[in-house]
Amino acid sequence: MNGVDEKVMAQVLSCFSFDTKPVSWEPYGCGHINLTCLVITESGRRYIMQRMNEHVTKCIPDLMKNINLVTEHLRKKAGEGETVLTLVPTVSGDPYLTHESGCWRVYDFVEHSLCLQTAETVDDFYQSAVAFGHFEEELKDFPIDELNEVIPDFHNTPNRYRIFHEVLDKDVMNRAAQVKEEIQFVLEREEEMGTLQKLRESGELPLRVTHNDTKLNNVLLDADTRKALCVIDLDTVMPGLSLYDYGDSIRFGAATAAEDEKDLSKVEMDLEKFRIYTRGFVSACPGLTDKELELLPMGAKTMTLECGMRFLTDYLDGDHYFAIHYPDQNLDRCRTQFKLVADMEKKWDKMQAIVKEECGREK
Ligand code: ADP
Ligand code: GN1
Ligand code: MG
Repeated sequence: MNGVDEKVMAQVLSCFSFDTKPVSWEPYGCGHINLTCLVITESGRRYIMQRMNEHVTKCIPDLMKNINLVTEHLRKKAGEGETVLTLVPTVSGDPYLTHESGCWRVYDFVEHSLCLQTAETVDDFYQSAVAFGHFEEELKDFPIDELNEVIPDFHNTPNRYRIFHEVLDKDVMNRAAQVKEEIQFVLEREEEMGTLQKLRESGELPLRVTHNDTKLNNVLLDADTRKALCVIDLDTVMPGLSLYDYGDSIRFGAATAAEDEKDLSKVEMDLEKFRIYTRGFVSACPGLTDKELELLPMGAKTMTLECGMRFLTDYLDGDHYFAIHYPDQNLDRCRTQFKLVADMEKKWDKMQAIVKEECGREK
């Protein structure tokens, strides 16, 4: 299975407390980071089994501690019938398995759910906003000091710039000459893109428990009602800014095309989706400060540029971080992000007006 020997898979599977014997396993989903598979047991019950990416998260025990604490907190607060991601322990009762093939974990498969790569309706996107806003709201009384910063400086944009400069100077693949325009695009915005980090450091923006990877495909919707069921992919839950979560969702979900679309004429930031997401997020997370609300468009722009710069950095560095399925995929991904940023710059006044209107509705 995807580079994992069948004998190894059998060994790994035998270490988890499934309800009955696993009878099938296959690669699953569209994540860029973990190796994810769907496991089905004799009873027909389904599970998600993942080999965690140790290149991305250096300390798996800290990561799993975060996930345990956060899912337990959410479970305590969950209303009747509310879904919370549930870990399936190993046969020895541990939350994950350390094996020579890597570190593995298993979750109950959330049944009757949908995981979308693009919103099919505006309401799907609204529901994802409610899910992520609710997630942040439910965690506002979580003791933030207990959370490990599992990927330090994950959304520290100036630090992402520092790494970009380092990789650009080395240019190990000799690719810089072919992407001069993209490099220029990043450099021209360096100062402005430090805004959120400065305000985080000065304390003008509050630190919250945030998800930090709020793509639409990290939310599950109910397959029948299409209402938000739960947030998944908790690997990046850390102390952070609400603007990271809001901004990353806009980056991915308000785009009119896929993250790796080659035809850039198809890539825009859809203002209607921007409005709907803003409405959902702000209503599900009512405690946002005036400063946070004012900076929502800046959150969207910063997360989009940062992600494009990360794709470009990985492209220059030889594609070691994000899983790619064809040679120039990281470059295609980078170009869509910069097209989105350019489109946001064109629509800046409208974005600000929409935020004012939507936030005014809540007051
Ligand atoms: P990655 O970090 O690689 O994105 P995810 O944790 O997001 O990994 O999992 C990849 C995909 O697997 C998700 O986009 C979703 O389709 C599916 N998935 C993950 N966990 C569950 C779950 N508990 N129930 C149903 N589907 C899941
Ligand atoms: C990765 O794991 P996944 O595919 O949901 C990445 C995010 C990027 C995203 C871009 C831990 O998310 O930060 O925004 O790809 N996750 C990590 O699609 O780096
Ligand atoms: Mg994911």
